[in-house]
Amino acid sequence: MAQQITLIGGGLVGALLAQQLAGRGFKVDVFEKRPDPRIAGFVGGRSINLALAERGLHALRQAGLADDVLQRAVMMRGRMVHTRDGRSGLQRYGVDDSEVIWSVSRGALNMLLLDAAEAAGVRFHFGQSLVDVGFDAGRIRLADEAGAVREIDAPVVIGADGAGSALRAAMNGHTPLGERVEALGHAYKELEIPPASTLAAELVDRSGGHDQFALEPHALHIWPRGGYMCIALPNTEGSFTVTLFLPAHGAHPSFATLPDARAARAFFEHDFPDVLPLIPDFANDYDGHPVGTLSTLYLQQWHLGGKALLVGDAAHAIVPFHGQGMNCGFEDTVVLASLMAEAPGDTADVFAEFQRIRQPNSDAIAAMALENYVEMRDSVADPHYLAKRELGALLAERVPQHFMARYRMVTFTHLPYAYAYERGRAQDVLLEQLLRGSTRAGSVDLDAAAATLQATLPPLPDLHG
Ligand code: FAD
Ligand code: 8R5
Repeated sequence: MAQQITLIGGGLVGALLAQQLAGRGFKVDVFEKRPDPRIAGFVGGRSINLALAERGLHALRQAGLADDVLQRAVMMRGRMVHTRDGRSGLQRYGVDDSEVIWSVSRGALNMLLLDAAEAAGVRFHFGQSLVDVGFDAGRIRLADEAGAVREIDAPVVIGADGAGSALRAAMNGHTPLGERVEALGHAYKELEIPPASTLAAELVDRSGGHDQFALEPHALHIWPRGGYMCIALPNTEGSFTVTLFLPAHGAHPSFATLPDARAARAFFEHDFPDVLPLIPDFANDYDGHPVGTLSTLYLQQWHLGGKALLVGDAAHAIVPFHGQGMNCGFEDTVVLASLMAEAPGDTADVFAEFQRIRQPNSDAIAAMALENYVEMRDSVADPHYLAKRELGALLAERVPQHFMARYRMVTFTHLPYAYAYERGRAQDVLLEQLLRGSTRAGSVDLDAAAATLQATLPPLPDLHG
């Protein structure tokens, strides 16, 4: 008889994992707190987008869903950096258009994944919230939207219930998981740039011939301001979702000193004068949208024997600055589904092996995501940083088996995150030595640099390995 798996959470990771497990012969039930978004309309209603990169795309390819998703995605070739003087320039993410990231709608992606999982035989139970677990008896308690509670058998439970995981809280109550939450101290707020047709003609950038969009659509926009920043990702309908990242508390500017749209408007007039006119509903957006908090979650234990396991944000929520939270969670599903298929009865061993493989990698992306905030908000406009970037690009062209920018390893390959982190550190030491504080990549002897690189670092592993 097919082994029964109970999944908590039908978000991005839960839905994809459910589809993959059902495809490998497991009997999968998913309990999701919210109503079915395909019926209720996506909760929140706003269009919120995410950056999908190679790791997430790879998981979607394995699930046979990549083409469907890409059809509704907007290509982003690089970061468009908007400096204080009003100028902007594109820094490509990869070497060419084969190395790009994709802006996708969270709501549309979630619905597509739910359809695919259902087609694979998964049973979804919406409006069902996990409240408690009896791990020894193998039973879970669920509350419906009216608050009525029931109990069912669930000998093997997997939690894909996000950063505030109820399963994690229940596991922690049974056996402490060694949980540590590190608040970043910065927070965010989302604002919306509507399609160009709703904006005054003189505000629209028509240089690229994209009449629908108020800004270049094929880029992730960054307005770095040192210590804080705005970003914008394109949506398919021609709008952009803008996110303002600021310290949560403390001296100006912080969300504490910008409690309402009146104060925030004056701040935007001063710091983001080119963004403000593109946000016609500024006051409603600012006052109506919540301030989101940002933190990193570290756990010592991701599982309770073979009875319960955490995946995705429930196990390893990270800060957003590398755009890898979903991508990392999708990579989790590939690893877990294949381990489960290899040893279906041995959940205790499989869960332990899953943590052994994934935890060093989720620790590494957590660290790199924190570092990328500094890079995005400060360094993208810093001459020494730009020189290092340029020298890296020259070396990658000359000795591609020996140099690959860390951002490319993270975003465009399947090399383990922990490898990218370690290799990136070693490469950075070398770049610093070669440049010796100079801001001119052109002053470095490239033949000598390539030789040093080949002598000090082993070749990169097979790509996409
Ligand atoms: P979630 O997507 O949070 O899903 C959890 C699900 O569990 C939800 O459906 C929830 O309703 C349900 N649930 C919660 N509690 C219970 C309960 N008690 N019982 C039953 N169900 C429950 N990542 C990227 O890779 N690229 C990006 O560009 C990016 N941008 C982001 C932008 C924003 C605004 C945010 C907030 C995150 C972004 N991320 C991005 C991170 C990404 O959203 C997460 O890493 C990803 O959604 C994690 O998926 P998950 O399924 O683990 O959790
Ligand atoms: N998440 C992203 C990147 C890296 C961009 C670069 C950064 C918004 C709450 Cl902040 C951020 C990236 O280095 O040039 N790729 O994808 C997504 C990001 O933020 C998302 C939209 C976000 C949580 C709010």
